[in-house]
Amino acid sequence: MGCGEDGAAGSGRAAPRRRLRRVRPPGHGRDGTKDTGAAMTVIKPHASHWGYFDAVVEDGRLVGVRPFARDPFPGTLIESMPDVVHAACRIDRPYVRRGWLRGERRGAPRGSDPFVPLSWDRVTRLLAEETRRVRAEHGPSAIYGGSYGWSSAGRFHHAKTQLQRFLGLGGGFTSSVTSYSYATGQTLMPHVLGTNEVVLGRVTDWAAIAANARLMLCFGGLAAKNGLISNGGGGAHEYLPLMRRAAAAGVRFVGISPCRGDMEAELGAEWVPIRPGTDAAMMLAMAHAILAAGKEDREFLATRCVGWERLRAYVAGEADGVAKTPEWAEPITGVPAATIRRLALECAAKPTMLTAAWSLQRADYGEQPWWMLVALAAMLGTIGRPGQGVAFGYGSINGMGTPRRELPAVSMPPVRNAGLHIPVARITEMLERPGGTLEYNGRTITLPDIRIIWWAGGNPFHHHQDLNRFLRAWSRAETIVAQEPWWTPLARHADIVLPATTTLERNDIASSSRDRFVRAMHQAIPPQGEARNDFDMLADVADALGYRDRFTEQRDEGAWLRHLYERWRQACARMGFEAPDFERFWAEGHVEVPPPEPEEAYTQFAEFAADPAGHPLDTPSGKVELFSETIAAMGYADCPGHPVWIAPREWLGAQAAAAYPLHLLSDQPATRLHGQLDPGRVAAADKIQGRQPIRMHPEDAAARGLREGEVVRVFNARGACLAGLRLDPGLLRGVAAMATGAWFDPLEPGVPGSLCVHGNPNVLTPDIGTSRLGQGPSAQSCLVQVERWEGPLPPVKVHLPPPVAEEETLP
Ligand SMILES: Nc1nc2c(c(=O)[nH]1)N[C@H]1C(S)=C(S)[C@@H](COP(=O)(O)OP(=O)(O)OC[C@H]3O[C@@H](n4cnc5c(=O)[nH]c(N)nc54)[C@H](O)[C@@H]3O)O[C@H]1N2
Ligand SMILES: Nc1nc2c(c(=O)[nH]1)N[C@H]1C(S)=C(S)[C@@H](COP(=O)(O)OP(=O)(O)OC[C@H]3O[C@@H](n4cnc5c(=O)[nH]c(N)nc54)[C@H](O)[C@@H]3O)O[C@H]1N2
Ligand SMILES: [Mo]
Repeated sequence: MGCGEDGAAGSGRAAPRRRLRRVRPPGHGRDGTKDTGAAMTVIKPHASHWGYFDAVVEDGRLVGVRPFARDPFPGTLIESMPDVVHAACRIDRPYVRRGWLRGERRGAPRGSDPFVPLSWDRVTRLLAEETRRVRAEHGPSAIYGGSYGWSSAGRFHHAKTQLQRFLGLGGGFTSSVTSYSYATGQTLMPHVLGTNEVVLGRVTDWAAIAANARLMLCFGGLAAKNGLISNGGGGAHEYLPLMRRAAAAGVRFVGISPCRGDMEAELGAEWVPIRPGTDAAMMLAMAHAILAAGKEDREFLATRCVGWERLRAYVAGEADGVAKTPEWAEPITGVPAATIRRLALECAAKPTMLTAAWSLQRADYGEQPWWMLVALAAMLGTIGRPGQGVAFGYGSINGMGTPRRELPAVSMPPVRNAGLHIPVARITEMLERPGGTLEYNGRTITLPDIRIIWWAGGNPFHHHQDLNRFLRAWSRAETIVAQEPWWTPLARHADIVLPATTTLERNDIASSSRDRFVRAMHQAIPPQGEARNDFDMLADVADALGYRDRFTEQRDEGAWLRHLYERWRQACARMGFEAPDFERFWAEGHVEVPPPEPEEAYTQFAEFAADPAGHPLDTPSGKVELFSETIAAMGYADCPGHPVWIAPREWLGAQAAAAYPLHLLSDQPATRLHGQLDPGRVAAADKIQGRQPIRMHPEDAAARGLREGEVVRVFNARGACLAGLRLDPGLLRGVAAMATGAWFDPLEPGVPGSLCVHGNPNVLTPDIGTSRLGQGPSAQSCLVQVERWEGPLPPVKVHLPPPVAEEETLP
């Protein structure tokens, strides 16, 4: 028997008792509470982006978690699960902003009104009426359902997918393309290497690197914290074990980064501090040094690349009179010319793997360092050589380069949507300039006039840049709908707030193509308060609009899970892997796909390198494009036809550095996934007086009279936030680092420009597309100043529910 019977259709409530496995009550729970022996303890297999685990449940409450037994390196983030699942900031029932009910819509401030509780029936009717009205009056493009965000690990209850199915089947919507993670690289690489696989797919694996490479140059490092996360859930955190094995096998690691901590100590790496945003200059200088020594692989450049002559002339300075020598790069990058030259010649002398973190392209002109890194690998002739060449993101997420069999992941069928697609990070511009145009990757997009913004499974008040500007643009919408389990800043800035279940409150399947385990996620606790599954709330609105059956395909949760699993099982069978049937999978809690044998180590582009005519790349020339006629024809000065050095708008060499002399990096948090788990114990333990830590070099702090543990104000012309000071001698001087994810908590809600008292760095970051090619976010190009916070310390209130009005105050 499967999970088909686990919930009544459309409710997803209460797992049947017979499925609960009784275990002997342990003496102590994982959270340290003593067991009285009276409570019944139930263990359920479950999963999250931060790892697979077993949920420990007593009396309908999640009381602890135990890491998945097969995970070699589980990490601690799962420990925050009980705190967040039962947090005070869970949304207990549906709410509507009072001003919205009173007709204060387009242009009304968001984030300051009290919320009025309403019944599910009433909000369902309101949503159907409003969707019907806007579609009829303004057409489908007036609904923005791009809804970017990570949602949770389960593939059926994936909130964004459910929302986009609902909007797509209902007549279409304006959607988004690309991702905040690697928008720029994702748009660029098909022009250069003919594929995105080098950014987000199957790259040369660690087994091949360990066996063949002797040097690995890591721009942006291989930060240990980033390996805590796998999109879709991770059964095996192999990130650190795999790189440690490569070090033990004799690979020498070099971390080129403003931050020493980006290389795990155990790798014994050399640290080369570099100014943020200047990697393209260093790479060009390495190219110059290789060229000067005559070490470039002329055969590879002639037979497997196009455009070498154009790039060579630029490197040599024939094109612009500036030779890109190591001496030229030294004052730009802060890296001594001798170091640049030494590393370049070492690359030419040893089997070398080149990599860059995804962060490098989330910066002004972020196309350039990535394109130039490909050009370096082409000069070395290593693309497609066993365990060598170039790929992006080995240090960005668990699973990149993990040896694996090429099999699909369990997934929902794709969403059909005939509507517009806007580059995801250009949302503010879209809202600001209806009817205006936006250039993107050779196309001109006319921006729609958005009336409804509908979000599920993401948090733009976490992920977007320049939040004060964003808040003004956001308030132009007539109606903003948010589906959320928690009162996140997204929910607080919405008009109609729909409480969603967390994964623990429903059945699902976790799966990622980068992980070899597929995991059954058993419902562990009943829905909290009036929370409902995203699927069920949308099915009811679809019902009110007359298309429930098309939306549900007449399947309930259980039927969908069987259907998705069976589709996956059949796809695997076609590729030679026999997965167990659904019943066995569900009872055992996971399926393991056996890892490949060591002799099956994978090198990307090997066939192309061996036979470029027989296995051409999917570029216009079939070769690596060091000069792209396609890109050159777009005529973008901010992304010309070959890689170049363009000084970022904000960097340590800029004029603006006089007023705002510190370069702020906003990196991924070690204590949570983005804004998720922020109310949990792991994130709380890291904060300083309840504020997000900002790391600074001790001398930069001393120059401002600042001490470890103090609360500081971080500011620039775009905004200001509070933070807690942490000293870090492993930072380049002039660089400060503040992880993302502390929930935006404005001192005066609804007022753009208000101080964020909690420490969300996105009140400071600029919102400018990387270039007209990638139009990606450029959060890492950000200058700030830091000073002591002298005033009384305002409380952090964002982890408590916002003000709620009585139902009777309804007009
Ligand atoms: N300054 C700066 N900004 C950045 C970055 C940076 O490096 N610097 N990085 C960027 C990157 S790479 C990314 S990927 C983005 C991440 O941005 P997001 O993906 O938007 O961040 P999350 O906090 O993961 O948002 C997911 C939301 O979904 C909600 N959620 C989870 N499960 C469910 C569910 O079942 N149903 C519903 N309805 N909701 C659910 C969670 O509560 C959470 O609020 O941030 C970007 N922003
Ligand atoms: N624990 C945890 N892990 C995560 C996530 C999370 O939220 N929490 N988020 C996941 C997601 S969605 C993504 S997209 C990935 C992102 O993966 P990345 O983009 O690789 O992660 P970041 O932490 O933003 O950046 C990595 C390092 O790059 C360095 N860096 C920044 N700018 C520059 C530069 O200009 N030059 C050089 N050489 N180095 C620079 C910084 O020191 C930073 O520590 O992380 C994933 N992993
Ligand atoms: Mo990301």
